[in-house]
Amino acid sequence: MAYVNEIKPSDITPESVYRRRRELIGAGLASPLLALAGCSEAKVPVAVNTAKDSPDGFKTLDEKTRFEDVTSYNNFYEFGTGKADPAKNAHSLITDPWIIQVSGEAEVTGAYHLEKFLKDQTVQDRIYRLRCVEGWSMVIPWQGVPLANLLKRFKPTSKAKYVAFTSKADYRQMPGMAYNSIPWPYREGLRMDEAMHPLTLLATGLYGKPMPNQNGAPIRLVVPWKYGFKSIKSIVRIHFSETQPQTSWNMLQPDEYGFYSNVNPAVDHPRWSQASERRIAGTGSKLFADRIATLPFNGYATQVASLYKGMDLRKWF
Ligand SMILES: Nc1nc2c(c(=O)[nH]1)N[C@H]1C(S)=C(S)[C@@H](COP(=O)(O)O)O[C@H]1N2
Ligand SMILES: [Mo]
Repeated sequence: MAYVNEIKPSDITPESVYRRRRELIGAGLASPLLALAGCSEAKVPVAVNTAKDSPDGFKTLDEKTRFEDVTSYNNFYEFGTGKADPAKNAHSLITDPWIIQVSGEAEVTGAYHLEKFLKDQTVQDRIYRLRCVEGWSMVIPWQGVPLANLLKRFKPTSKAKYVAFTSKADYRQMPGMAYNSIPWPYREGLRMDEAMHPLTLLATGLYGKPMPNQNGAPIRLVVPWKYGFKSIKSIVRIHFSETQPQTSWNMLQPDEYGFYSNVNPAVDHPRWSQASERRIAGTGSKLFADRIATLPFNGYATQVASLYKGMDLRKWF
C-alpha cells in the first residue's frame, strides 16, 4: 500500500484525531467536553482551500487522487472496517448478473438487469471532490449517469418526496458483514430535489475503468456536497417514498449522523471537527496533503445551497 511507510491510516482515525486534539488542549483543561467543542482548532495550521471547479461543478480542477489510492484506501464496511480491507476482500463480490429493484411511489416499478436499467443512458465524465466525515477527502474522475435522468423514467408520483437506496447484503460474498458494524443492509436516502440535482451521479466507473469492487461495483451513488457515507455503494434497490427513509448511520448514531449530512465546516460532528480536511492527492511520496479548510457544501455551495434555503443547517445536520 502506498501509505504504509508514510502516514498510517490509523493516524487519522476518528479516535486519534480526537486524542490529538485533546493533547493540543493540554492537561490544564480538565473537561473533555472542551475538546468536543472544537476549541483546539485554531492551533492546527490550516491552509486556504483553493478548490476550483467548472461553473456547473461537474469538473474540479483540483489535483486528482491517484488511481492506486482511490482503489486501496476505502470505506466499504461490508468488506471490513479497515481502509485496506475492501481492496483485499471485495473480489468475492459477484457483480454480474446484477439486478436493481425499483419500487414505491412511481408509475413504473420492477426488477431490472443492470444493462436494461442503464439502457439508452449517456455516460458522462465528472471530476468530484468527496469528503469523508473522518476528515480526509479525495478527488476522483468518475463515469456515470445523472441520477435524475434515470429516475425520470420511472415516473415518480407526486407522493414521492424521498428516494431510498439499499446496498447489496450477502453474508457469503461480503465477509465484513459478520462484524455487524452497522445495521445491514447499508441504506441511504435523499430528498427528491437532492436526488434530481444535476450534480448527483450514479457512477459506473472511475478513471475510465469499470467500477472497482472496492469502490462500489457495479453501480454506486456519488453526492459530492454531502459526507462520503451518503454515497452508497453496490446499489440493489431504489425506493420512492413519501416519508423520510431510514439511513444506516443515523440508525446507529442519530446524534452523530443526520439525514442531510451536508458538508458543513461550521457544524462539528460530536466527536471530531469538520472545519478542515486533508486531501489524498499527493503526487509525491505522501498520501495525505497538508491540512486545508473545509468549504461549505464541500465547495459546491453555488450549485446546491438554494436547496436548503430557510433551513437551519445546525438542526438539519
Ligand atoms: N454500502 C456501503 N456504501 C458506502 C460505505 C459502506 O461502508 N458501505 N461507506 C461510505 C463511506 S463512509 C465513504 S467515505 C465512501 C467511500 O467511497 P470510496 O471508498 O469509493 O472512496 O463510501 C460510502 N459508501
Ligand atoms: Mo466516510
